Amino acid sequence: MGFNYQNIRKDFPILDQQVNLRPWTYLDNAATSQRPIQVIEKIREFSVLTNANIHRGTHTHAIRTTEAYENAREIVKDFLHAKEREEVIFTHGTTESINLVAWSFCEKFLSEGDEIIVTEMEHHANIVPWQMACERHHATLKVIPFSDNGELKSELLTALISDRTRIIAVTHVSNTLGTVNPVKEIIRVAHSHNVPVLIDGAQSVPHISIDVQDLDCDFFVFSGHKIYGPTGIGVLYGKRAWLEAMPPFLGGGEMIERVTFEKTTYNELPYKFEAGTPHYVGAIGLGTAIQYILNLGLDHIASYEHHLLTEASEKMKALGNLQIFGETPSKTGVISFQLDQIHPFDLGTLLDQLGIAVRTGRLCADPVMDHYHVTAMTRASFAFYNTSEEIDRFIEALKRIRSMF
Ligand code: C6P
Repeated sequence: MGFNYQNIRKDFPILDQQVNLRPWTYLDNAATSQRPIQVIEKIREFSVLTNANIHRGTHTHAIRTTEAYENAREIVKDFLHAKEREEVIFTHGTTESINLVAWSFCEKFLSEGDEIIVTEMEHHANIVPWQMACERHHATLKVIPFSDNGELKSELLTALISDRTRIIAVTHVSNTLGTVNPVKEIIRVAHSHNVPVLIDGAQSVPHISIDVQDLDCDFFVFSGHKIYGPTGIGVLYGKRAWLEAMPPFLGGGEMIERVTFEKTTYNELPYKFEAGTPHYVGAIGLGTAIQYILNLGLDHIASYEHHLLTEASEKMKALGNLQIFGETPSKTGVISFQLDQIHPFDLGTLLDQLGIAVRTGRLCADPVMDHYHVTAMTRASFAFYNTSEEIDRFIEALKRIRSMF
């Protein structure tokens, strides 16, 4: 497979522990991924040796920190294949990135009677900010539905777009169904109607190589903590023309050019959207995390995770009376499911007793729950450090729990 997965486990010391006297099996990677020792060490080394505020000082450590932060921006730019570093804004995460666009873009471009399109499989973070914008501007939210197998009915997009559509916001990969959406085609259709597109990449960046210029997306957002980096750091990529046209989101230090009580003028990109002291340590850690996965190779990661997904899906189905939500041919390592009539909260708690961590609940995707008429789901999600042995442990645990009911 191109790299040694057992060696990789050594980079993730957190995985080498027991929970409830069993080897810990972490299958909640779509919620947050674990950080390799290289990221932890980078943050530690930086905090021990270099810490100083950025863009503000002329002393040695201020300059070093600023350089490290701006270097992280370069790493993200190359990772996304963005054209310019000015198009990369650091935020606190996907949620803030979407809120930034939903506020700033809509402030400028959304008027009464206009429309925004999202999909039925969005995470709440890619629904609520648009809904709030629609309420503020008296606009309407329209929704592209998905089929029961988890496939987006993207062929309906053309019929949904009207001359009042101002923006389309679509998840690249569903956090619940694992579906990889045909975002390039969606963007092509949207652009043929002069409508910009925001792609929520929170669940795609850890698994799929991204080229924002090839996709031609107008905005692309993701979080550091889902890509083996720190929490509290995220990215907004935006095409320069849109970012230039949009008003700032937050006001404060660094986002200004000149302040007087009569009038304030704003800083150039990317600083116009980075008010206040940014999470520079997080950005530096994110840069290291990106370098880590690039070293492993995203293609290798994708093919190994696909192997884990196939193995787990087949073994789960072989149990019988287990429903998997989302079974499109193109999906990442996310399996949301229902076992017999066992409530997901009971299942999650009992799995934890057996040392296995999964996510349970509404998965921040109420409309997906409504689609399947369920109140909750159980979700197992995989990363490249998971193993076949862990899948077997998970399957054995499901069998054992089933026998208790
Ligand atoms: N999904 C999950 O368990 P933040 O919380 O800002 O880092 O990411 C929000 C978000 C946005 N879009 C998608 C597709 C996501 O999956 C998430 C986060 C986690 O599914 C936590 S709810």
